[in-house]
Amino acid sequence: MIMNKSQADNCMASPSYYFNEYFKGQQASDLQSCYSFYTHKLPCTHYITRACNLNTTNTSIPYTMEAIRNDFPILRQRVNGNPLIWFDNGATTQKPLSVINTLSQYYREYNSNVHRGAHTMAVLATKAYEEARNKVQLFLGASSTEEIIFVRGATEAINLVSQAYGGANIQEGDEILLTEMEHHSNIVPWQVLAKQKGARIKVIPMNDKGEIILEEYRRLLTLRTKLVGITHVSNVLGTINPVEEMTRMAHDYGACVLIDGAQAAPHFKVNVKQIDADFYVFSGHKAYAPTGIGVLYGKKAILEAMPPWQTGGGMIKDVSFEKTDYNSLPDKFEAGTGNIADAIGLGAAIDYMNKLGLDQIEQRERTLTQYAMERISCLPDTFVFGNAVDKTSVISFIMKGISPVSIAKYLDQKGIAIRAGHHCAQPALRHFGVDSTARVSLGLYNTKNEIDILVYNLISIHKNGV
Ligand code: C6P
Repeated sequence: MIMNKSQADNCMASPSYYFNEYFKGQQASDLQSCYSFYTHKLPCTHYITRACNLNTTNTSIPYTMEAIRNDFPILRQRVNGNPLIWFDNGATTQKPLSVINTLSQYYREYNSNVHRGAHTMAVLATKAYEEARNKVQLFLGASSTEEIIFVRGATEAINLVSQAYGGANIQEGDEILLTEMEHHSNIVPWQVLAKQKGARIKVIPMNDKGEIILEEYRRLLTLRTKLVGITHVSNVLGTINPVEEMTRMAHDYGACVLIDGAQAAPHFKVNVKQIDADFYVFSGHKAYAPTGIGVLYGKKAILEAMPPWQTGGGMIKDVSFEKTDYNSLPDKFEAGTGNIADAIGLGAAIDYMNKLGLDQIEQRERTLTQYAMERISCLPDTFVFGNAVDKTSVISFIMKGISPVSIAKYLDQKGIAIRAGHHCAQPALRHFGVDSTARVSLGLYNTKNEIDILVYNLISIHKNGV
């Protein structure tokens, strides 16, 4: 397929135009017969029949998909001669123009350090930085901006909590419960702490659908449990965990709860007060914001009682060589110059998600996830991991005889970016007896057409090899 520039631009403006161009010369009937080829071999015939219906009803978002995709300039890129299809949103999302422009405007018009100067630039930068914190507070439903700490990302936030909270509150013989589907970022910091303190880590198991076994969790909770770490959404299975219920259960035993929202915050509305989370963390770059900025939410009383993690400028009230008085929240946990530009960029990303509506984003992505699940799980010799009843945005799979990396490389030749590997969640993969999967992770700009193109290429891989 060769497109001229205006056609390529049009592709982005119209997903179905894009689809037709991609399959020019093959068209729907080819794809249909390709599906039909498998129909008699598969138990899920009704899915196949539905898969053959190539009409795409795209969105209930009041913004058209064309308009949304036009907000993301990178989606106009061609990769290996094909329009880019970005299915690696779990690793990082692409950035809308409003975020890119916000960064550029900051550096062009009012770059300054914050909280440190009386000059106009410092006032402007400080105002924008604190406005961003305010947007995060509302985004998470927190009680006050004092509960919002800017950090580098989810990983740094968890390290902060494990060292500052854990260092002060977890002692020898205490227990830390982590689910079997945690990302390494919510395992390793606790292992380090457990070793330092002589504490124990216990694993909350999941079933073969990728759902937490709540009865087992209940059995593991004791008065020795001091912290429970739960991923809100699994980055490898897409499972949405019942964090509200799990938090209530932990609190019955006096345990503190940290929720890793890295794969949740970009996909649906989070309310930390409703969950009653003690700590909630997420990374900006997975939520349409720049890299290098993330958020630690903590309940005010807990953060106030915690010692600081890093020390230095910005987090102090008064310093002499004899002693230091620390600043109040949130500054106490923000030593040194923070990532000012990217925090303001995170504010712009939150504005963008709010403009589309988190509920609408969630509804679209859940529908798209189901659409992709139905089609990928119907492919022959293909096994999908993670069939939780409550699931969104992630489809992990393997194809018999073809390594996930080979699948990813083949798809890359077609302009389709997916991730292959252990996804930094090795215990979760080991549950299923594999050490690597291919992973499609969805974002708010993905379309059914893109899923169809993916499935078409997966069928081709199965038929012809890589
Ligand atoms: N998962 C993925 O491709 P950082 O790197 O700090 O922004 O996020 C770490 C992290 C923590 N928790 C969960 C559930 C995550 O998914 C991630 C990052 C990426 O799945 C990179 S490994």
